[in-house]
Amino acid sequence: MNKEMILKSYATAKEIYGSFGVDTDLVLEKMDQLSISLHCWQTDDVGGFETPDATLSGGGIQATGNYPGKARNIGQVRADLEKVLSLLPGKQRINLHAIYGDFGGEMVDRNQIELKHFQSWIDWCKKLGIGMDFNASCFSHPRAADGFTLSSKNEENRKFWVEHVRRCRAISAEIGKQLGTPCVHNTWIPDGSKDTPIDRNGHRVLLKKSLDEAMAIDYPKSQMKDAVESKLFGIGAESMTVGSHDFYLGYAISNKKLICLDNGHFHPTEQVGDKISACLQFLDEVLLHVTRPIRWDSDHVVTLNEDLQLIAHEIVRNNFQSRVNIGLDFFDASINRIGAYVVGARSTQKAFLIALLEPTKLLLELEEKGMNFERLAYLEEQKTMPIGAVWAYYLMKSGVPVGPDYVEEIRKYEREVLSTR
Ligand code: RNT
Ligand code: ZN
Repeated sequence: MNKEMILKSYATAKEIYGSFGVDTDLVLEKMDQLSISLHCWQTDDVGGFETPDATLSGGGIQATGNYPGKARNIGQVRADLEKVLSLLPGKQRINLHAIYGDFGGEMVDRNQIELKHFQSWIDWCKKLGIGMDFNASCFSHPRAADGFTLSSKNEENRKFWVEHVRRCRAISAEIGKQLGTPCVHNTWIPDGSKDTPIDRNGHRVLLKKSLDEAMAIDYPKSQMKDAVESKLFGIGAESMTVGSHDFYLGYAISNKKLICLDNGHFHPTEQVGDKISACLQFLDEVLLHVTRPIRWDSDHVVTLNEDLQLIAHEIVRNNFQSRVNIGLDFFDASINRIGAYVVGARSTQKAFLIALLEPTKLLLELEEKGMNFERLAYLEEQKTMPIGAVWAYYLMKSGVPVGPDYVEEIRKYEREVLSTR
C-alpha cells in the first residue's frame, strides 16, 4: 500500500467509525499509551547465559524446534530485541529472566546474583528509554531437578530458592528505581507431581512459607510490584501443581500482590478474559502472560484469536489499562524468532486497536434494554469493519513498516545477521 492509499482508506474508515460514535484519532492516541512487556526469552528458547550452552530444562515447559539464528550472547539478544522494537508502533518494555544476567563468563549461582549482573541491562533500557520487568528463574537447575523449588521438602533446596527470589526482588526494586517506572517481578515455579501425591497440603504449606520469607521485605510500589503466576499442570506435573490458581489467588489477595494470569495455564475452555474483572474486584492490579496454548500450554506465537480479543475487550471496556500489566510469554524455536516476536506483539496490539474501535456505549445500551439479538448483530458487524485501514494508518504514522512489509525487513535481518551466527 502506498501513502496515498493508506490516507484515503483511513479517511473513509474514520467516517465509518465516526457514524458509530467512535473517534479514530482519539483511539490512536490511546494506542500510543499501550505498553507491552516483551519477554527476552523468545530470542534463545529460554536458555539464558549462565553457561555458554544453557538450555531450557525442567518444569514442564518446552521450546520445540531448531530454527537457525538463535541468540548466543547478550549482545545478540539486545540486537534482536532492538530489531523487534524498531518494527513495532508505540513504546514497549522489556521483560528479563534472571538467567539472562551479564555474568561475564563467571559461574554465578542463582542464590548469588546481584544488581551488578543486571546493571548493563538497566543501562541498555535507560538508553532506549524503556521500562524493564524481571523474573526469578526457578527452573533449569540441578536444585529444581526433582520437580520442587520453593515448595521443596529438601530444606537446603527450599532455602536456596527463597534466597534466589529474595535477591530477584531486591534487584527488581533497583531496576524500577533507576528507570523511574515500577518493575513487575513475577514468580513462577514448576513445582508439582507427575503421579498422585499424598501430601498436597504439605507442599502448599511450604510454598506459602517460602513466599512469605522471600517477600518479607516490602519495597515501594513505585519501584517494584510482585506478581505470582499460577498453572493448571505441566508436562511431568500432570497430577498436581502446587502453585494452582486457587493457591495464588488466595495468596495475592491476602498479601496484596498481583496475580499473573497466563492464558496457557487454565483448562482450554476457560478464558482469561473472563477472569480479569473477577480478580480486579479484589486486587489492585494483575499481570498478564499473553500466549497461545494449542491443546496444552504449548506457548505458540500469539495470534489474533477470540481469547486474545476478549482479554483486550475486557481491559478496554472497563478502563482497566492502568491496572493490567501486559506481558508476552511464548517461545517458538521452529520459526524465525524475530518474526515470532513481531507477529505476536503486533497481534496483541491489533486486539487492543479493535477493542478501542468498538462502539461500546451503543452495545451496552442494547444489552441494558434486553435487545440481545441486536447486540449479537452489532458484535458480528464489528468483525468486518475497516480495522485494517486504521491499523495501516497507525503503522505509517508511527514510522514502522505497514502491513506485511515488515516481513521483508525480517528476512533481510535473517540474511545479514541471523545467518552469520
Ligand atoms: C511457564 C510459565 C512461565 C514461563 C516463563 C519462562 O509455564 O508460563 O511464565 O513461561 O517464566
Ligand atoms: Zn507465563
